[in-house]
Amino acid sequence: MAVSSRLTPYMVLTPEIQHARKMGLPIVALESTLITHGLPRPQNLELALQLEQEVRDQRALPATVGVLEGKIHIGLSGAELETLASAPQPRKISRRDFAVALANKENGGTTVAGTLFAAHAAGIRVFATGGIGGVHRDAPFDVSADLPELGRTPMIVVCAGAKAILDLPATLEYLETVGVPVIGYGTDEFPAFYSRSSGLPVTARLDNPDDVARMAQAQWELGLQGAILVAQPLPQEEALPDDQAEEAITQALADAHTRGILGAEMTPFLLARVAEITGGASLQANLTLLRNNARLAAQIAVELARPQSKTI
Ligand code: PSU
Ligand code: MN
Repeated sequence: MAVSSRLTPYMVLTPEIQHARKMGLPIVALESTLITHGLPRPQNLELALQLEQEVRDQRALPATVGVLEGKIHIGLSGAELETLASAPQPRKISRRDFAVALANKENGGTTVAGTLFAAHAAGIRVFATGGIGGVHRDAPFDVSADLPELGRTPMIVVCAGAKAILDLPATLEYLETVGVPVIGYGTDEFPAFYSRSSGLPVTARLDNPDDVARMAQAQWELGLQGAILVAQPLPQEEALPDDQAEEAITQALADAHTRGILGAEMTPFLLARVAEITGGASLQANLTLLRNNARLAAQIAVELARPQSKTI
């Protein structure tokens, strides 16, 4: 794999990841906003460790991305994950936040946008998350930096759709505008995170990891720089019924409005409130879909690392 020239003194790669890059071994990037802002303690640390194990079980290497004392880490040790999971007031780091966090030597979790930027700079091509950010429902100018970043970063991103707290049709329109194919993994519909269906179509359906790897190669060989978004729904028995999820979201949005929640605080607030309202059911669904996505991302990374896939 070509060694990226965008590594800077601000980046720290574990020896394991450095070795894997050199050898072209499969690596899966994992984000860390879900550790710092997306999940309550202690589930955040437990989940972070479980995601790494899911990736290793498929014979790929996990690289959780996060910022510690002003350095961007590509791959975190158990102790470093613990530090991040218990850091007081860590920063939520999207594209615009790196400069501030690095200059001030802060700790923080990288969002999908932040992780795309850093993992790509480190030469990683596959990334697993829960739900991407998108266009917010009642604030048309609150568009997650995840979307333009997906449009300019050649990585495969495995998710469970966009968080259902968002305006899903507008989010899909944005992805079309910036040229990101949206793949339904084992489905013809864009999954709605906690629930399986949104009623919205995907660009194409694929059913196995090597088809995803081949599609990514076609896109990148053409020189199209954007991501391939792979959206995998929860299994039926783990998903929340559509109306239950929608009811909780409507309530959470009303609460956010009453309390004057804005900007970067919106997503963490809504996720926590939906978990309260559903008595923890949404949290369980969230944990399950994250593990499933880490597993699929690892399978795709393994396919991408096969010798016949090394032409890109
Ligand atoms: N999905 C989750 N939990 C999260 C997030 C997504 O289940 O915490 C995070 C991701 O890191 C995503 C971010 O990139 O929320 C989007 O935030 P914003 O809408 O402020 O861009
Ligand atoms: Mn936002």
